[in-house]
Amino acid sequence: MNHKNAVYRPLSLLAALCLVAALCLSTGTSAAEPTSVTISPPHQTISAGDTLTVDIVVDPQTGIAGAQFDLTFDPSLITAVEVAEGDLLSQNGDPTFFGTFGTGIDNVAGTITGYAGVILSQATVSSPGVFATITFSAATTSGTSTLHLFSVDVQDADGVSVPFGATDGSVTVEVTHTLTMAVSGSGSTDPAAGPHDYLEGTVVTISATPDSGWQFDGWTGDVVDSGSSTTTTTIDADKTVTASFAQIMHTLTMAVSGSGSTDPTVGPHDYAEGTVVTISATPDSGWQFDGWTGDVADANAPTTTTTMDTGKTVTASFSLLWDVNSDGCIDLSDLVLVGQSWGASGSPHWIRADVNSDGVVNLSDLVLIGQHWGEGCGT
Ligand SMILES: [Ca+2]
Ligand SMILES: [Ca+2]
Repeated sequence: MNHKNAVYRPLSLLAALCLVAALCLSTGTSAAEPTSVTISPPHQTISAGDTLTVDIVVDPQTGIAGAQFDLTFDPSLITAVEVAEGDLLSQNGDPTFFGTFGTGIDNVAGTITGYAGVILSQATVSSPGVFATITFSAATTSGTSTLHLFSVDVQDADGVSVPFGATDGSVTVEVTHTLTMAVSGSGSTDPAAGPHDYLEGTVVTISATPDSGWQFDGWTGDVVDSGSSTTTTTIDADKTVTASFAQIMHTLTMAVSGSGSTDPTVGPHDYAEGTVVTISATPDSGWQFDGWTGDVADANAPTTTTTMDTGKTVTASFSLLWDVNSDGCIDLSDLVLVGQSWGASGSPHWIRADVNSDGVVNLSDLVLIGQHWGEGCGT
């Protein structure tokens, strides 16, 4: 033993490493499972701008008294903030030294170099523990950085490297952006109105569905096809996309035949689909309302309604009071009709033969026809 010590003591660290390497090679498969140096967790995924910690875990298969590591990372994705000692070497309460003998953190090169730790006593530790904890912050670029361990060394109490295996890890940085869906008018979208987070680069299919009585009127915002109710948007930044819906409108055209007025007035009027429009007809003096033509609720009522489920024309027909048969000509036919109802009575103008609207069919009605005799006939 003394002889061996005498031989080993002058050996440099390099020589010791070479010796250990030779031993590893020579013992080969018969060696016990080597001490492991791993990154924990082996893989992490974080959002851009977040901070995470990575542990360098050593699981000794024999008593160890010191360790060191270097590590490389992708500085375009993550930045090292600090390297702190873990509980590996102090697990039995012994004092330790931990620090860097190299450059330490280099966020330009993407390296952490020269970190070493030793127990400041003759003790060793043999239970797994965290040798070092590294804090990284993520940049704002998506990607995966390998955490590559190199220049790792784990030594026993004699300052001799123990067989070990080091395993790399990785960190994936995910950049997300917010897609805010919005609606103008009455309808819904998929995704629903509101904010939604997506990974950068995601192509999101969006669709718009109008409520009843409304129609899709286009997208505003950065979409592939603003005129299509189903299209896509690519998540390359925070963005807002608005689906516009417009009420479906129909035109009600009011018209008159004869002499009178309507409400709404004669001409076109636009209404939202489904609107129930009250319409009324008022004859001019000497005229009477005969009825509506067109799609109305009650064709015989001067005031009725029409429902705007499509474009439509409604005509109020008026005729002269003394044109009893409503043919536009005042002649014998009108007289005959009065004669056929002669002497009848009822509420004023309950029948056309009550020309003067006094509730009885008599000579007064005949006189009115006579006063307008021939009007509108054959001219
Ligand atoms: Ca007539
Ligand atoms: Ca009368």
